[in-house]
Amino acid sequence: MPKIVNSWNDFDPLKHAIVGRADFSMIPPEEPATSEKVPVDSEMRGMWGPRPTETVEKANEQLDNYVAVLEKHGVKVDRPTPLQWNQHIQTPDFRNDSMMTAMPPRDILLTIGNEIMASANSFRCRYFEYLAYWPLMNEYFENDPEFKWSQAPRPRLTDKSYKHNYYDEKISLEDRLIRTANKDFVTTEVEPMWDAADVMRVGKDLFIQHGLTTNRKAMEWFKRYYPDLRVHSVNFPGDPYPIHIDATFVPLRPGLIINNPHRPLPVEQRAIFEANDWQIVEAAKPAHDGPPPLCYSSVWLSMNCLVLDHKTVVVEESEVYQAEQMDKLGMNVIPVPFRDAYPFGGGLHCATADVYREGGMEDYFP
Ligand code: ABU
Repeated sequence: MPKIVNSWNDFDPLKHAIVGRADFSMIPPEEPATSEKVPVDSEMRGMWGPRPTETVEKANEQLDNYVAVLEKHGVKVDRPTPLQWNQHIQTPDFRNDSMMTAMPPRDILLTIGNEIMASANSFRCRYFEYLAYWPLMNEYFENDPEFKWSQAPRPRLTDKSYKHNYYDEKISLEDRLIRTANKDFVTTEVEPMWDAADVMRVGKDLFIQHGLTTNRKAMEWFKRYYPDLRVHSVNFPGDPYPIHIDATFVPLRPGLIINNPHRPLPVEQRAIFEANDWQIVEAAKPAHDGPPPLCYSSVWLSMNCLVLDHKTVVVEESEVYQAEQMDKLGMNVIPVPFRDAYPFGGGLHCATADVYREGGMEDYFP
């Protein structure tokens, strides 16, 4: 039987991926971990309910087009099976009035080698999102005898998992930055919590962002679960809303990373890259002054690109400065329109999860 699942990084030749779907997407009700992520001046504060139908249709159109582009470039694409997200959920520990979406898969699924693991997300509204991917996991399981289908320990997400009153409407941007610098985030340390999009995979090394969606205990859990890998906790003190590493620190090929200039990697954490002759280049400025309507993410989705191989990258069509920079860095750029999908949880990298990339577990930082 063929090997279906294999991926050790975000830059080796991509042959098989999952791309999300926007159907039935919700703006979830406020809960302890989500309040912190919504900027004070966002039109989304206090709002919840089904996303407008026309926005879902437009997002799906761009997602379908993205799939067609990937297929044209030799990538097999699978799609999740969305649930009706507009229903309340309950566990012994909490109740939430709705779920969220089957976008983006990158937050939920972490592929390391022949294993795809569902994450331990801190948002209650995302507790059952993994179910949208279970039919695919089952298919890979039945057809690839080496595939390891796994699930991280499920957090209980009781009230003890969050710092209550952490969010304060009056908090200034400066205060937020002080909190980020002090590594003071909304989650507590009672249990490991992490989003898969906080994990940057570079062969034997995992660089994991400690922020609003991934806590310290998750780092310890990763170290014990993957004893053969090296786990590095990284912070980006310039980010007032630190969530997900893939609009902050993005590898393009072995030896080259683009770094958000507003969120530079601290000097002491750069050492491992510099000692191994990796170049960290400031990413180009975004082409837009603000995100599209009803979007949680920042303008830095400009750098949330999908690398197809060491010379080819997919960049959002209107992000002309980012595309120009990629070109100068020696990449062939495939432009794809995707801004209508941004409100559903992110950009081109977010909207995918790796199933198969060529290559094995290299040691890039010996
Ligand atoms: N999911 C990536 C979002 C990162 C950002 O808002 O900058």
